[in-house]
Amino acid sequence: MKIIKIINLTVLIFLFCIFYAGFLGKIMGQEGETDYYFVDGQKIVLKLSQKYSALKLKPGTSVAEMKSFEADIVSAGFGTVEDSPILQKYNIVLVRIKEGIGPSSFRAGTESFSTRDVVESENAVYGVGGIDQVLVNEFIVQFKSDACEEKVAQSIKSKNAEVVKKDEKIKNRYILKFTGKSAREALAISNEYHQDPLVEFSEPNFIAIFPKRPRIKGADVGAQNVSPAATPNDPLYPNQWGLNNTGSTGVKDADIDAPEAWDIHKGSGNIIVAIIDEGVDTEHKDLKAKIVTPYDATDGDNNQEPNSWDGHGTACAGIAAAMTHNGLGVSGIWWNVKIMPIRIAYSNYAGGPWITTDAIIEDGIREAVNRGAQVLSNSWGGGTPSSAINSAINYAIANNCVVVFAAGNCCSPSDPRCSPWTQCPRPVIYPANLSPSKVVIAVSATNEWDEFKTLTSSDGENWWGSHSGPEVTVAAPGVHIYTTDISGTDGYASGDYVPNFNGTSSATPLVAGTAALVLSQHPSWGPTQVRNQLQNTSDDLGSSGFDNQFGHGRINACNALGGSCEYTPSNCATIGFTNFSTKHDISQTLVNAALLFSTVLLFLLFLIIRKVKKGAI
Ligand SMILES: [Ca+2]
Ligand SMILES: [Ca+2]
Ligand SMILES: [Ca+2]
Ligand SMILES: [Ca+2]
Repeated sequence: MKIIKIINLTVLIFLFCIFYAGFLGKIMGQEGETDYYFVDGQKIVLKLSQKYSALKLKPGTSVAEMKSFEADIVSAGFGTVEDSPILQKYNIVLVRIKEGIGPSSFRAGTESFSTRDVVESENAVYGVGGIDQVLVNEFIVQFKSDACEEKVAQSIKSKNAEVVKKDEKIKNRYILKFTGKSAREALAISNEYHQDPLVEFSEPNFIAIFPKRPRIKGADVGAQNVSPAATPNDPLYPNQWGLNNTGSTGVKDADIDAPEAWDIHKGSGNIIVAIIDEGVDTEHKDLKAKIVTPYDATDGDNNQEPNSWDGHGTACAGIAAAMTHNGLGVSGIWWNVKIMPIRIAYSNYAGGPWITTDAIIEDGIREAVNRGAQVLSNSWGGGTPSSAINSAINYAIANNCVVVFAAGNCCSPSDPRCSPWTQCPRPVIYPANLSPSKVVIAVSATNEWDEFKTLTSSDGENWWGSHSGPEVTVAAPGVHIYTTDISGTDGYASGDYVPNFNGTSSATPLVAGTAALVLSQHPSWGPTQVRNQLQNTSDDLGSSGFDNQFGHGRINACNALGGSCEYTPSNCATIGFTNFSTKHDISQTLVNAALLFSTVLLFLLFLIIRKVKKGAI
């Protein structure tokens, strides 16, 4: 009897635990932990976002009804609403957790609205490393390249799928919707489809929400500061420490040796760097003559139309290739390189997140290659991987493009945009983290002292740090970068230039521009040779040889062009500033050592006196 009672009790406790775990899981919004999809044979498990929830409204809901529903959510006080044309296209109301609201209250708030008449379903939002992804009933499906059209059509029909788009440029590529299914049910079908022998891959076309970057803080200098004449003659050039650090801030020669590189090789003007970003001010007086064949993947036209607050693409373009030695503004890294602006995302308001889709990003990368770009500068990343984006990167590499990606900046406990990433160091983000398996260049950031950029590095930008890891290829300057800004009052600064662009976002176009320089010297080189050259000629920093912070080292443009520019860092000029703490530490250590030494001496003396008193000596 007693044994049976114990067994019964055990079973009861066990059942309670299961129930409680399930209940807790629901409260915590974790019921989607088992959602997954496949990339390159790997199961990618998805975790629900703690920041966003998504409510899909019924088809036919008017704009007025949507707006009034959104207003109700806002006044309920648990969240704010993100708006964007892409979300509207999918009928998604995206709710962001309000500051000070806990996850369970946020969940309860969302659930109370999910039962409203206008709502068709709650769609899952997943979060990875600061990037959030909304699941919608739309999937990128690549059928095997040898599959005939009839068989593909049959297969699509058998899955009760609608063709949203048949890609004209990629054979057997479709965007499909599974009719009458919720997004989650459709995900299950897509996963089944992924295993189908006729299918290469099937994956969600996520709506990706990238936190707005970079994190520029502090005063901006709108106007051009006219400085003493230099080579080149662009008046802001003396401030471009990343190209040539004279030691006025940081450490002399903590730079990529650009002027020495320019002495070696002037090259041709045929190399094109694509700036894959949020659009470039193609009319900027320091960029205009460099612009070739822009493309906007967000709507398929050629106009860039960066929003007035979207200065990121214009800043990246100026670093890679602003007009150099034209007596105006800043210098680019290469005098003759051309810029191909490719817009893959934009934010809907100043400080808002980028909202785009994997299909748009893929299209942007492929179109850059098709339009003749030889270097792709990608100051973006994060989230879970995508077979479609991977396939575009493969396409770029197969077409001899050098592909450069930012390692990530979200090493920032204080930045809510980076949550739930609250601790450093942070791993290299996707797609930069593909560098071990694909010929891409992953770029981390350094500062004026040739330090790895962290929350406490000497530059004083204590709100962000570069990501690090074995995937880092090279490092490049990434703080206080002078570059082009959207002309006039738009963009980051009130003028046409910004003095403090930052992040691995800014390090990436510097590497891309240097890659263009190498390519112009060796037009027959492919991405592997260019990557090897940048790696092998970089200035080794940090621990000797390869390390997870600087990768192979901070790039050196002079040596990349076959020069022999020795690395001669000298901090004599600036020791009074950042090295104070080091100096203090050293002197403190000396004092401590002296104190310890005297104590030991006194003790020995004491012993000797005692022994003498006892008559031992
Ligand atoms: Ca130098
Ligand atoms: Ca210029
Ligand atoms: Ca401006
Ligand atoms: Ca090293």
